[in-house]
Amino acid sequence: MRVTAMVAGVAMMLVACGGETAPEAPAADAAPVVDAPAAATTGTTHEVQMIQEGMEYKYVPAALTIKAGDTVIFKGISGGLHNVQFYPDSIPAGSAEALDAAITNKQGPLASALVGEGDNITITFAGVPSGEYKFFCLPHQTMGMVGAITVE
Ligand SMILES: [Cu+2]
Repeated sequence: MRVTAMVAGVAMMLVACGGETAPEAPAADAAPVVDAPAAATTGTTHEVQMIQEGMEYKYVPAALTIKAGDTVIFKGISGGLHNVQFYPDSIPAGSAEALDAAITNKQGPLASALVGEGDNITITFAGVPSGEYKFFCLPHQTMGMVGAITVE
C-alpha cells in the first residue's frame, strides 16, 4: 500500500512538473498468453464398433451423422487391431489441421494408432468444418472396412 501511494505521488509530481505523462509502470504480471479458445464441444458421444463377423471386418455403424463438437468413440470389439484413418483427399477443405489435432492417439497424419479388443479411439469433432469425413481401417481397408462421418 505504502509503495503504491509513493509511486502514485511520484507520478503525480512528474505530471505536475514535466507536463508529460508519467512513464507507464511496468506491468507486475505480464498478461498470460492465452491460447485460442478451445473449440466448443457438445458433450454428446456416439459409439462406433469395430468388429469382425466371419470374413467381414466393419465399422458399425459405417455411416454416422453428428453435430460439430460431438465425440465419436470407436470401440475395438473383435477382429484384432483396428484404427481410424481419414482419407486426406476426401475430407472437407481446410479440415485437416483441426481433425489431426482431434486425433489424440496417432500413428501418423490423420491416422489413429491401432487398438485392440477392449480399447477405444476417441475423436471429438470440435472446430472442424461441416461435411463428410471418410475413413478406413489400415489393416482391413482392402477387406472393405471403411466408414464415413458427416458433420452437420
Ligand atoms: Cu480393422
